[in-house]
Formats: sequence, structure tokens, C-alpha cells
Amino acid sequence: LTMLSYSSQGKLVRNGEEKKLVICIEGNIASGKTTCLEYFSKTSNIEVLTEPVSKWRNVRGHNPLGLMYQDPTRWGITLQTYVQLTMLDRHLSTISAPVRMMERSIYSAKYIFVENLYRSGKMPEVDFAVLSEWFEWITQNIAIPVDLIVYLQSSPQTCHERLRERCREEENIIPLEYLEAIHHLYEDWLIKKTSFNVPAPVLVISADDDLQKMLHQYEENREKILAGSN
Ligand code: DCP
Repeated sequence: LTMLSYSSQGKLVRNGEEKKLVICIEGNIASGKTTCLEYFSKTSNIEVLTEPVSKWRNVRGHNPLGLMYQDPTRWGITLQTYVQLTMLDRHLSTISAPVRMMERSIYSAKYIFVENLYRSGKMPEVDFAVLSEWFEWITQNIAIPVDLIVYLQSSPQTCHERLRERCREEENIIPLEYLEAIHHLYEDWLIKKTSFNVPAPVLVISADDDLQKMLHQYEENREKILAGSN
């Protein structure tokens, strides 16, 4: 049963979920978000939602992620419309533990990926306008609670190496310049805070180290993260 009510800002709220702690893990492609989420998923009382990338690779037998990398001008809006829907669905799903951790957010989908397609000249202005109208309607009318953003700050070079090691088929054409563009958009958004609204406090974790050191950093930051503070 879903209970709908209105928050103090007049936005629609489901099940009074604003009382639970919601932490979004943000960072470049292959910055290690999944490893971070896996680490915390071993802790009780935390619900971990990984990114719905399997859906983006298969919607009713189609692969919008693959299509987007092959021809971003034609398929960028197709992928990003679907990403926006799947992210909204994640944000609004019932939280099953006192703390929720999720990979990325509807915010980075728009402020980083849609923005990058548009700025690099790969998304037609009309597609960008339609996506922006959808995004603004959603964020103005539906409460999307986020309490903390954990930013895994990595160098584009490191991500490029990790991408090559991982060999996800759709991604083998991603050049270093693409990761650099995503990196700069993230830095402007979450570090310089000069581009778009930052919906929650930001905790920065440097993510260029090897796995063992990364796990150690997560251990060190565990209490801060679970208290929802930066
Ligand atoms: N992607 C996209 N547009 C978005 C979100 C993601 O084009 N709005 C693409 C980028 C990647 C793929 O989807 O090719 C998955 O991206 P993530 O970086 O979110 O997931 P990873 O598995 O790469 O994260 P990590 O390696 O940090 O765990």
C-alpha cells in the first residue's frame, strides 16, 4: 500500500520516507561505485540499490545503452529518457532499512550525462529541451530526498584503465576525452559548486587507489557516511 502526502515544500511524498537516510554514491564511469556499494551492503541495516544498468542494456529486447554509444545524436534522448524513468523509480521505491545507499541519482543523470551530450554537440537542442522539461517537472513536483552525496573523486586516466580491464562490450569505444568531460562536469557540480543545485552535503573520497586502500578508506569513513554527514 502506498501512502501519498505532501511535504512542507508542497511536494508529493510517498510513505513519509523523508525520515530515512538516503545516500547517493556519485562518480565517473568505472570510478568504483559498485565496489563501494558492495562493501556497505555487508553491513546490516543498510539497503543497497545498484544502478539499473541491466535495464538500460535490455528494455523489451532493445539495448539503448549500446545504441547511445554507437550514435549519441540519434539515441541519446532514448537512453536518457529511460535512465530518468529508472532513476525516478529507484528514488520513489519503498525504503526497506534505516539507511539507503544508491548508485548515482536522477540529478547526475541530468546534470552530468544529459548536459555532456548537449554541450558536446551530440544532442539536438529540442531533445535537450524536452528532457529538461521532464526533469524540471519531476523535481518541482515530487520530493526526491537525498541526505548525503558521497563523491568518489578519481582521475579520468584511472577510470580509463579500469574501463579497459572491465571490458563491458558497449563501453569499449569510450575515449579518454569522454571521461575527462564527465570528470569536469562532476567537479563543477560537486566541488566548485558553480553549475547546478547540489541537493545534499558532499563527502569526497579519493578513488584512485587500489582496491585494498579503497576498502580501508570506506572503513575510515564508515561512521561519517552512516551519520549522513560530510
Ligand atoms: N550512463 C549514461 N548515462 C547515464 C548514466 C550512465 O550513459 N545517465 C552510462 C555510462 C556507463 C554505464 O551507463 O557506460 C554505466 O555507468 P556507471 O558509471 O554508472 O556504472 P559503472 O558500472 O561504470 O560504475 P562503477 O564502475 O563506478 O561501479
